[in-house]
Amino acid sequence: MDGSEVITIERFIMEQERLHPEATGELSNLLYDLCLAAKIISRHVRRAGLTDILGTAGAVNVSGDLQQKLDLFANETVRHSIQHTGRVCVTASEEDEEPVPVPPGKPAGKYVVLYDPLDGSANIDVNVSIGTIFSIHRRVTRKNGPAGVADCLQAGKKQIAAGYILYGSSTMLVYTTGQGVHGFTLDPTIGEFLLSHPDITTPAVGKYYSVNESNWNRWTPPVQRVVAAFKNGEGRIQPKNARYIGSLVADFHRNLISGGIFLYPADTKNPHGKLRLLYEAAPLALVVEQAGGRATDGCRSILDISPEKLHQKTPLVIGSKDDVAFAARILAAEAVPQK
Ligand code: AHM
Ligand code: MG
Repeated sequence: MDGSEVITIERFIMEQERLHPEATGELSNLLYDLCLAAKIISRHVRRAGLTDILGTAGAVNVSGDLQQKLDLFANETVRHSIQHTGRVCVTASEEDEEPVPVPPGKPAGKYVVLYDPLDGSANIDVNVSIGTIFSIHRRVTRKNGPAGVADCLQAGKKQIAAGYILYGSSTMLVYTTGQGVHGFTLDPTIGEFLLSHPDITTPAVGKYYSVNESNWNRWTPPVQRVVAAFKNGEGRIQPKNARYIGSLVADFHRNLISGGIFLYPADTKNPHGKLRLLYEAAPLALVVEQAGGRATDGCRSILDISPEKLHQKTPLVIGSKDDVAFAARILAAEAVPQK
């Protein structure tokens, strides 16, 4: 890439905004705020092991996972980067029990941000890729009243933007505002995200299947049949390679770029699945659909699910369109809708 071709994320977002004369610039600024949070978290992740930030903080979050110190840092970093700007009215995070409205005395904006501050955090101590996932909705409650849980409980199809940051071999930010999916790589020497993956489209048929196969005995027969088909081939489904990192953002990103299907189905231990609808499934579903892929809970499109609870879990089957359609056909035949 020569100097004249470099497109920073700021320039890209600004150019996208110009396509919408009615835009106020608030969403663009919110995306810049998230970029700043991404850079700060990335800097800390890169220093993990060098400073006293590894290990658990000794608490458990609302989903029962041990909170890692970096989780807490990332949680606060995202909130502090977006909460005081007048662009956001409430945030909700996988790490917080309740939604967090902007503090009294601060201006409340029109956006709602839901996020998983550090997904895959069980992998931090062993130097495996982790990520931050975000979802942006428009406020639905009255402008002058308090913002809260009603603003957060919106179906995924109402998202106005979503994306993730992957702290991998490089740090990448991938997002959509409903006009395709664009990926940016952080150049640490200049501290800027540069456009590296414009207009990402995911192959209709993937090379990979990604699932925690050690859960096999906890799955229903239809889930076992789907996974067996991806492993061994069935009908028009060719056998695929298995790839499972156990870090959703990393597994999702690889499959988005190379083509593949990720599954975290319900099982006897996790009867509603393990992953969270609002912080993980819905934002990645918007990204994948914008890239030409698909996401389902086995009987409904993830984007159509109306959440009932903030920390609601969902089975998730996400990735290449034809592979997800195949899985959905088998799963839907015996599916009981999840709550
Ligand atoms: P979390 O780190 O936010 O709690 O996310 C849950 C993680 C995902 O990143 C990953 O896909 C999944 O849990 C792996 O679960 P398992 O170890 O059961 O395969
Ligand atoms: Mg997570």
